[in-house]
Amino acid sequence: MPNRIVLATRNEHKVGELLAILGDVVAELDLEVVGLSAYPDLPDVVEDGVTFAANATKKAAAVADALGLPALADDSGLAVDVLGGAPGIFSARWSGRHGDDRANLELLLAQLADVPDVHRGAGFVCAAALAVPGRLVVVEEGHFRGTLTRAPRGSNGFGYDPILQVDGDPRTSAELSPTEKNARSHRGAAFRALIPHLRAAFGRG
Ligand code: ITT
Repeated sequence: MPNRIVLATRNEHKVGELLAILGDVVAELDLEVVGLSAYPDLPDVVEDGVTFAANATKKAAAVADALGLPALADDSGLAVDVLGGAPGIFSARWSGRHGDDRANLELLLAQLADVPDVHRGAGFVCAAALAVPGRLVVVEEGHFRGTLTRAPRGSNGFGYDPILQVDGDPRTSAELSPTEKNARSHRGAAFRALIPHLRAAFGRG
């Protein structure tokens, strides 16, 4: 029988990226990966931590304990240098409406309108957590640096992807292919770091 593991997120863009990032290890460990859409009655986890790691840990542990299954979660966001790391953990609700990607990035661009190019450094951050029932296994962090544009470009990805021009590349994160984004991204780095812990959790370490 396959080993069921739950992706503790309601963000379908994240589910798609995570399935691609975990790719080969799903077959290797005979995993049956399910999203929270398989558990519509499960209450939302309140993200009241003040760090990415605290929120990722809380999401993974709450879902693992509620379902009695291993769970993976991430908490992620955009940290802007000149804003001291904001929107940070508030990235999904920066404009006041949770998950309104367009409103969030437009508000951020307006707030930064007067900031010169040389001070527009920013980066995505992702904390990825693996929990088994009763126990947090591990949390790992990944980063994806770039410079904020003045207008959105590209239609791939989600969230703030259209306004982060990737370091060492003329393109924004939304102009990368999904494979290119996952190879360089904060989420790719954080979840690839979890793979040895997944092997250990499923007895193949
Ligand atoms: P879950 O909590 O259910 O996983 P969520 O969308 O609320 O879903 P977060 O609390 O981690 O997830 O907020 C992530 C926000 O950060 C997301 O809505 C985007 O605005 C931004 N973000 C994170 N990763 C991103 C990425 O790869 N590309 C663009 N924006 C990203």
